[in-house]
Amino acid sequence: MEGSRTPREEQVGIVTDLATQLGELAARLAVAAGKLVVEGRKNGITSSSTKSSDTDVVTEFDRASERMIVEGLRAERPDDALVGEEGTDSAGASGVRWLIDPIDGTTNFLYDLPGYAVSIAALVDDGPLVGAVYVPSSGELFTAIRGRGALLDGVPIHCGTTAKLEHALVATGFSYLVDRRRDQGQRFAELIPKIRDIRRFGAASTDLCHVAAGRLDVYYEQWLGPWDWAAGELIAREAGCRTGRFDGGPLDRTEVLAANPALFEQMVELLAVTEPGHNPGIM
Ligand code: 2AM
Ligand code: CA
Repeated sequence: MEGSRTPREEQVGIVTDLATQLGELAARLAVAAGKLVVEGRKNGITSSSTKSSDTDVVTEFDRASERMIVEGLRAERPDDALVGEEGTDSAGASGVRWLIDPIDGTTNFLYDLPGYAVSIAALVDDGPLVGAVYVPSSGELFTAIRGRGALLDGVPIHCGTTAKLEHALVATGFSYLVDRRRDQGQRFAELIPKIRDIRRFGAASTDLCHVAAGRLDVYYEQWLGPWDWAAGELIAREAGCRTGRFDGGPLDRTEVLAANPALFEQMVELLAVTEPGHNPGIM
């Protein structure tokens, strides 16, 4: 491994470090699974069911994609822990844990809209180490390795520089559950007069990659699963974004704010005053 490399091995790339190996594997499997679901969808969707609500759908292709990724990981990394949105949950002894969203943006996939993605991240004890997000509709592959920057199709990407909230293009998303959507809609209504405009593309991982590439200034969303944001958040951070919870604190499982550094604190303040139930007092 890292310490045992000779200069010659380094030069010809015989030995690569763990992060490079995991990054390459994540990228390869994300692209393969993305191609699988695109091919499969050409013949239509014949089997789908619902999960948390009537509009939270899982198709046969979500399952097939997860199966392909899990088989690929088990073949090359048999001692790693695996967690996938569609039910994979296996422990491992290596200290590496994978988070897999086999189709992020399933509603887009269902309606044959662009922007859904395959999202794969590998975490070590102290957080995300590598992330890969493949977006079949554009053929774009976003990748990041902790401490080494973020890439789009192998080329470095950087977050934008918009400094004023009123100039910020902001993406968000809404939960599948009605009560949560009501709260999210309330906040959204208060937010839109204060920003340039809003986008709702329908896939957390893709939104985060857009912020990473400077195509969006801000992304925020609540009630996510860790597989929705694990890869995209690392990609955004490695592209220079700040990320965190809505209150600016370290990320937990369900909510993500990502913004360029100039906008992050401004967004934290805006999210606090647009919190449903927030009472600014009577002037
Ligand atoms: P999905 O397509 O994999 O279900 C849309 O707003 C984004 O939020 C998508 O990334 C979607 O992921 C995710 N999402 C919405 N509700 C979710 C939930 N209850 N659990 C996990 N992810 C959710
Ligand atoms: Ca999914």
